[in-house]
Amino acid sequence: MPLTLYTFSGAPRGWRVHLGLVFKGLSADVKYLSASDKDHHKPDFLALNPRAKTPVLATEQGVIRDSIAILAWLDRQYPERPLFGTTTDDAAQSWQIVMECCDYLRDGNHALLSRVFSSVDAVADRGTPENKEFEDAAALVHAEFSYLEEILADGRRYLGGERPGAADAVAFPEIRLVQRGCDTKPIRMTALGFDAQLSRYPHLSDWKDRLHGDAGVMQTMPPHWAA
Ligand SMILES: N[C@@H](CCC(=O)N[C@@H](CS)C(=O)NCC(=O)O)C(=O)O
Repeated sequence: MPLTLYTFSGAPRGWRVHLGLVFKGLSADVKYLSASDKDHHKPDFLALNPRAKTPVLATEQGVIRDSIAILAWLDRQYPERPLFGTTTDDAAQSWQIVMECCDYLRDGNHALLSRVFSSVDAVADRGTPENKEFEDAAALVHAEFSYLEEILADGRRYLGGERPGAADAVAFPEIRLVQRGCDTKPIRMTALGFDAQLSRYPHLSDWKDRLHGDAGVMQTMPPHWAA
């Protein structure tokens, strides 16, 4: 059955859905919109989502918007390889991590990375209001990285358990975006306590590398990063 995913290259919420498809072994036609050309405000896309937001998944049954709604739909529509676990406890655990990543890690990353990506790669003077904004945002992200590190420290391979699931699909783009910040703005990110190897978070680093080792996951990497 044909599935079409509309997203932006590197947008974390569309990336979640792309990963969810990969984890379930499903293929989809992925259409990358151009944010700079405001494709999401053009009539063709507004007909799919009047809110002018990605991701959107077009299916034979209709159109679904919102990343988490799409992951939930995929899990019901294609029960093989469940994204939200098989037991009641697994489901609760998966949903809890998913929603906490949406509520806290996403906000922290937005606060941090919107500043980092648009800044020059230098360390702001200590004690300046600008530096405090960076440090406050970094503290939010460190708190959420510590939370995920603790979950993974019990030896589980994935946040979803033995197989990657929705929690991994939501967390991976956030961790990769921080790594991207380290790759592109190393001076700033090092000063904020982050490095590309995620040295402060060894379990999170191993988990990220494990997912990186999956060819399907590699296909979800933002195309514009290869440019
Ligand atoms: N709750 C929605 C949020 C969707 C959302 O904010 N998407 C961002 C990309 S990650 C977007 O489309 N931004 C474009 C804009 O706000 O102009 C979801 O999880 O899908």
